[in-house]
Amino acid sequence: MSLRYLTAGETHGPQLTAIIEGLPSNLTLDFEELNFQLHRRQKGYGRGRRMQIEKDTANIVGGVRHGKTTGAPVALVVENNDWKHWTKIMNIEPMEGTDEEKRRVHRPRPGHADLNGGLKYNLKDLRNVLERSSARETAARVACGAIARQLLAEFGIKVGGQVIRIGEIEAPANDLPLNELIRLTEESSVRVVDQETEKKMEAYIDQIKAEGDSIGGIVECIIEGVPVGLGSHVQYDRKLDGRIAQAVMSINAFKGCEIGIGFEAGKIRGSQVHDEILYNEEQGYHRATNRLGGFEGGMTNGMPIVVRGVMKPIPTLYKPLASVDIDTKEPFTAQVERSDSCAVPAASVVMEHVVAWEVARAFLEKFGGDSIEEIRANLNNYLAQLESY
Ligand code: EPS
Repeated sequence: MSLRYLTAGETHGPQLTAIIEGLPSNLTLDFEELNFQLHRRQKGYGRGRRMQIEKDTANIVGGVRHGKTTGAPVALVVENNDWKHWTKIMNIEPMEGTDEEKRRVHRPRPGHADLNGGLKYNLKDLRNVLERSSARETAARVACGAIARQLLAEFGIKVGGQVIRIGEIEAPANDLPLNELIRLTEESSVRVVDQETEKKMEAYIDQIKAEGDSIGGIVECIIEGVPVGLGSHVQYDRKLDGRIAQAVMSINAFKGCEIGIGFEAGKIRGSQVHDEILYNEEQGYHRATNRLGGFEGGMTNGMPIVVRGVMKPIPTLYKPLASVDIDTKEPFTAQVERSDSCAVPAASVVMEHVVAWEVARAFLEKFGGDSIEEIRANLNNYLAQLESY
């Protein structure tokens, strides 16, 4: 059984719910670490007022006993504190009342799912679309990814990330060991290593906010310790780089994904792109460079996985954009709503978790067993095979 999860829940409903299936038994879960990852997603310079209301924690309600997974589906919930302000509006019971009382939305916001979702699902209250399309759902995805991350950690695989760009401000490249990168970005309000860049990004976000606008950026995820051969060249839907790209593109507001040097590879020669193969007794097969971001032929090559994603600016603006009322078909300019002016640091955390999930899924496909012990034996067997290759 392949590792999978589903989430349910609305941004102003009572809670987000996730069910994970396919986890092995005997994985020791660190609940503090799980909640730490949820906390990381809530931080970041440029977040709006909603994050002052929420204090996300994952409450596990199935599949775990005495600190360990049992092999049964793991169910978890993340409560929405804001729900208490929305109990009537989001009630599942039929409700009489005016549009105002129901907070009915009939003015689709450009850049959101509102209009397409309303047309597709034949919903005349666009709240039914926006409640689910909200990036609040990424809290549930991070909770699932945080469990995948603990599974990977069990086998020495480590996940980190950083913000590469916010609008016009780019962070200088660094070549830090992953642990150091994780430590430094954790101290930063915008998840960069360089403090000068952090100051510039904060000032830039302030300026964007003062102008009633929003800003996007580029984030990077790095995964180290991945063995050679996750994913496969033999079928399109087994190529792990392709699956990672799908996962990254599925994050709210993401418009692009690249692996390694990515789009840069279209500008330079083959001799400048490919990572030469080296061999010595101590390291076995290895590479001096990692321009292909840990992938050849849809399979991991033993180098760190390096993935970047680009997030568009959040479309809820204080500066109004033109749209059309679905009742009157008349143009209107959007009213002001609370919003994040920049959620790029949070998106960096989300990306770490969706990428970690895909790597964990491929890891279990290759070494799958019903318990951690069985997986470890399968992995060790494979590593011995690589040794003698
Ligand atoms: C979001 C809009 C804002 C964000 C929300 C995503 O929420 P609200 O509509 O309640 O002001 O705060 O993000 C989260 C709640 C979160 O946990 O990340 C949207 O429209 O996508």
